[in-house]
Amino acid sequence: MAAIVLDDVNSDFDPFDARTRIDPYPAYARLRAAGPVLRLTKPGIWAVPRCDEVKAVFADHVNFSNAGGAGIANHFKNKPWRQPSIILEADPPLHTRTRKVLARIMSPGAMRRLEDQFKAKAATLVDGLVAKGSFDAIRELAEVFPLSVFPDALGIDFDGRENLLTYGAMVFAGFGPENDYFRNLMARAPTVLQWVTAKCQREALSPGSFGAQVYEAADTGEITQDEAPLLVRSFLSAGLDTTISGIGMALYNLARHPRQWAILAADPSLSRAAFDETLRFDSSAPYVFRTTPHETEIAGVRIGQHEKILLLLASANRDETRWERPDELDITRRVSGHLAFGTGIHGCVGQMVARLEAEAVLSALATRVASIEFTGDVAYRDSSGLRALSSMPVRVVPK
Ligand code: OVV
Repeated sequence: MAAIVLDDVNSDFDPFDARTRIDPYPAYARLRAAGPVLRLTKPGIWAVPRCDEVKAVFADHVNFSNAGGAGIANHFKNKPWRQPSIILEADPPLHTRTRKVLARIMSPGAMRRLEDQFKAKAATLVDGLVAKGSFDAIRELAEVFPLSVFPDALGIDFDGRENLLTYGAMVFAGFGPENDYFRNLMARAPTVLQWVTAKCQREALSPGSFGAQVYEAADTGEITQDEAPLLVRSFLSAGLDTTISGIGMALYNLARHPRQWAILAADPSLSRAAFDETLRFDSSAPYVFRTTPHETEIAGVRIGQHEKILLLLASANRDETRWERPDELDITRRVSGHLAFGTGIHGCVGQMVARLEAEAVLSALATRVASIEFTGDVAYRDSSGLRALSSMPVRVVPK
């Protein structure tokens, strides 16, 4: 296929503009209509808004590298602000080795061992909130629950847990262009990074935990001793802010679709599917980047060497050629195959932990609560890497 001339593919859409944060979906629809790959002139990157091409890029780690950075920063050209992740910001063969370790640690069997504990914690937390009646669903639920189960599973103690939220926020804000939100977080970097480094050491991790199992893989020679703390760091980077934002957006979207909440309340066993549908409908990790190690093409459009490609997962999840009624939240639809966790060799390795956490929260709530009413406006976080609320005041009506 002949290459499209550049003028046909230029777009002035800025995916990081705070003004499109509340509702980016009309802009995504325009991008999908405009073409399979667009040049976003403002940030100077390429964007892929449709499902088929997003999947094609995900399937091709030779032409679309992660070693060049999974955020907007170009590791082929500039030194990144932190030492690159040895799983996310790595290509095969390094990635193959580290991925295998984390995939085993977060296996289905490991999930079964965590399930009762997660469900019990969610039940206690939600009982307290239902008794209160009114609460902030982000500050008192979406942020509290993952913090009450994940550090334990990882194997770190609870001191300085606020650093965990700050570090996650730093990592994801660092995936977008540098802004005041990122700079303000980075002002706390010296303390936070020192704390993170300490928590990644063997001595900081309790026996049997996810973290301790990374060191076991180093002891058997699967990874090197030097790689162990860096691989533990991936849990701290990717394991908390993601589930907090995903659970928060799930609660928000279910609350603003009362009929969907009623379906869930009538059958809480739909909780896991409901979580996936909210991720499809309003993805909390709305995009991820790849970088071209050499010249290549997408859908016949030539892409130069060392270019950044923005994969618009949240747009692909609304692609009208892939989904029926894409703009409708429908927790009873067959939602498998959405791209909110990515797919392919870098598809989210922790997605079963995320689903377990979300299912625990949603089913605890759906078992007890007939409806959720907003008592004030929601507020969004300023992060350019994650789609997340900072506040959602609600009142719940018990069954
Ligand atoms: C998927 C993800 C997000 C953020 C950080 C990392 C991974 C990491 O491995 O550091």
